[in-house]
Amino acid sequence: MIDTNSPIETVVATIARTASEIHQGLVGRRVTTDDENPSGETQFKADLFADELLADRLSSVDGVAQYASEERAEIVDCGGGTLAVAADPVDGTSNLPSNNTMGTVFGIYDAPLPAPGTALVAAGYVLYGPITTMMVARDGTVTEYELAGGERTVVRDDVTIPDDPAVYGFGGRVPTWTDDFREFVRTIEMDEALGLELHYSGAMINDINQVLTHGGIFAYPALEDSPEGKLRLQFEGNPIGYIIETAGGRSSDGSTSLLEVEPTDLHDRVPLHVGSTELIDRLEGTLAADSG
Ligand code: AHM
Ligand code: MG
Repeated sequence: MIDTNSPIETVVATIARTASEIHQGLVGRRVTTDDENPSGETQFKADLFADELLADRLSSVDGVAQYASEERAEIVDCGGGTLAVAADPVDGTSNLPSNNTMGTVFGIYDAPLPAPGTALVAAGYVLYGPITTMMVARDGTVTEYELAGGERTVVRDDVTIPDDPAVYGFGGRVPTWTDDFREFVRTIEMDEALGLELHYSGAMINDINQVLTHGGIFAYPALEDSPEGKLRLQFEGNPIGYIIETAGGRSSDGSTSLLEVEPTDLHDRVPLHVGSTELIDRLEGTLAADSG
């Protein structure tokens, strides 16, 4: 039973309401600025707008001590409490100009940032698709909501990854993948019994939602010129790992659960592989065999 008065639930409810404002605020903000985030990526007006809104709304929630995001260098000190919220305010920004699905990702840690995924007490994401949905993992269960006017309606309780994997999608340009990863992709693509179909959108959260709905695997792997990949541990890797593992799947940096990776810096990147257990096992098997 979820305690609707808990600080964690207040954070989730606050993000649900703020997401509605972020969604409406995308209008007129699908353009780049002259600014870069701490990872060196050009920021869109929407990135800065969503980050400011979340910082403002979350810093006034009782129990939230810190707010951090991939769009700002420093942690915002929010006062008392022990919870820290880490967010990717707009995940899949490059889908904005073409008006394709993207989202907002968050992790709620009961520890000062940067923290390992084992310190998460909840995580979730909002998907701005044909309708706006929210997926939240906490207390060992994943719940999907529809959002309208900031209000949440449960549409699926106890979301679990389907047993029979159906889709796959991998980020990064193929020539920049490592030989080991390319070998893994080739074997699952050619596996007729597995029968996977490519579903890749360019917005992690959209691809993750497909994995949770249909079963399968998503990865943004280590690249030859970027051994830690692209996605950030605090804002993307840990929250997604937590959601997928709570839904009965697995997450991996290539050899171990994302939730076990020790952060060294707030903006650390991590190779991210998540999805159905059998596929992540197979991925780790291929990477271990080829490196050994
Ligand atoms: P963002 O949060 O700055 O939009 O970056 C994250 C996105 C993911 O949604 C997606 O999986 C990946 O970056 C795509 O990367 P690339 O732009 O290299 O194709
Ligand atoms: Mg972003």
